Amino acid sequence: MSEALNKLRLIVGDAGFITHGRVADALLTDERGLYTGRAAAIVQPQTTVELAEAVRICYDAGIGMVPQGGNTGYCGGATPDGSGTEVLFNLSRMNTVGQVDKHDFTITAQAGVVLSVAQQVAAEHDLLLPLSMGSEGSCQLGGNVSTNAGGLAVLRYGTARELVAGLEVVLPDGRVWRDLKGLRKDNTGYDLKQLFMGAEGTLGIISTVVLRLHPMPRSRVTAWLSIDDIGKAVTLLTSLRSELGDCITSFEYISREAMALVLRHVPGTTNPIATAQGHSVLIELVAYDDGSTLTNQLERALADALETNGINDAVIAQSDRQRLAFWRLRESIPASEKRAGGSVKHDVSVPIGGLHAYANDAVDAMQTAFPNSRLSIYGHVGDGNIHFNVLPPEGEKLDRYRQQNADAISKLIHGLAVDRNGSFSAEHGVGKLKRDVLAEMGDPIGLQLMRQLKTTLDPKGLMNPGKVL
Ligand code: FAD
Ligand code: 2HG
Ligand code: ZN
Repeated sequence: MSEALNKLRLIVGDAGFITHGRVADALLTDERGLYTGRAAAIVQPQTTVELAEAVRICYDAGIGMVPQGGNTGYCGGATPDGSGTEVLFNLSRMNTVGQVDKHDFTITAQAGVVLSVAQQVAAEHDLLLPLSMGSEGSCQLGGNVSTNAGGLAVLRYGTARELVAGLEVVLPDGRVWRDLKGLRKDNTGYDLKQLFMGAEGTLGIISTVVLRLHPMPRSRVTAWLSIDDIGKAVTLLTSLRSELGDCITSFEYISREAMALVLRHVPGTTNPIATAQGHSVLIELVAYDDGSTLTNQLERALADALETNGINDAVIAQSDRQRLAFWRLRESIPASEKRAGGSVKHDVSVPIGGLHAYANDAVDAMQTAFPNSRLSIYGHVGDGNIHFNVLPPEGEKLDRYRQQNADAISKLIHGLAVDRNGSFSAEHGVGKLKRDVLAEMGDPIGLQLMRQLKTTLDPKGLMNPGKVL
């Protein structure tokens, strides 16, 4: 081991080799504080060549490797185990943005580029990188692709997977597989890049990405609604989509309880609809003109819905400042849960038409089995994906509550989703946290295929051991 570590230090240099200290401590604990691991070393390569050489050394020495991006993941996938024998590959120094191609509408970047930086570079070229989420100031493109991240504009632009036009990956034995051509069309056999998206670092380390860009919208129309229930939100979405087409980029639901957490824990926030009693919906549309036609269309559609569809009130942002204030409310929900002491998180999806029934069943089941627990339900209704988060009863500490109840709560919430043709992990992945859930609830043949792929690409089982499978 020590010989391999010496070689690793030579490859990445002293500046890219960490064994202890405050920086190491931060990288060895996951975002949610669920896991703290140990590592033989943390290496931070700067180039694909350095990364590949370092991986090769670990492969030859039989050392487990854990890829890490911005360490914002929710499932413990980027944290090494407690043995102190694994090497953590932190990609933060692979942070160079390459070419923006204005003909192909693509951006090429090293995997360690922070998402908001890539968005900014695209914007400087008057192009839109539509992947967007609350963690965008810290998460990295490699992490986004590896988790097939979703976020706030999936309805229009798809998840990370749909934005990937090319990848370069360092395989577990140190070979580099490269497809960075960024072609829209290329039917030359299996689409290998798909394998690495959503693999959460179990099949290789993504070193470079080519992402698809979109024309920059000229205006955005953003509305905040007060609404009776999630079912009314689904009905409204369906009619808006047929009336307005695919200009709807976001359609986010915020339950009354999630909103109350924000108003209580995030200073300076107020409900845009002062008299609101019910739940809320945040809608955003994009236009390629000044947006006035779209605003009129949306106003008309909402006026109809106000009369017939359980929409209680609606306000359309009149300025960028107001628009950002709407978004701040939505994006502050995870932070408000944290400030309230933290939550047991769930990230489920069901077919959109079944969301209302699912939410009703899950709320009823929770109220029966865990009557004093608090619920924070919100999310991407337009993608059939809601966060069904559970906070302990007021005054109770999360740790104890989690130890006593989390397994049973998650089983209930996941089970109801899977029973309704849904997924127990719509957005945040599997990692370490939901590995056993996947083993239990995953399709047996699907699991077999995943294991076969894993063995083919990583026969020594060294790439992110113990994650996903
Ligand atoms: P990490 O946490 O470092 O790693 C995540 C996984 O990817 C690990 O398994 C790791 O091994 C692997 N990995 C990382 N980099 C590489 C690489 N280069 N090659 C191979 N494997 C790699 N997620 C959403 O999907 N939608 C949201 O709306 C959303 N909102 C969030 C809001 C907040 C406030 C926070 C804290 C998190 C949120 N997340 C969301 C979760 C998280 O930000 C995403 O999963 C993100 O894509 C993780 O990126 P990362 O760079 O932080 O990855
Ligand atoms: C979001 O939609 C993220 O805000 C985070 O996916 C969800 O913190 C959560 O539970
Ligand atoms: Zn989400």
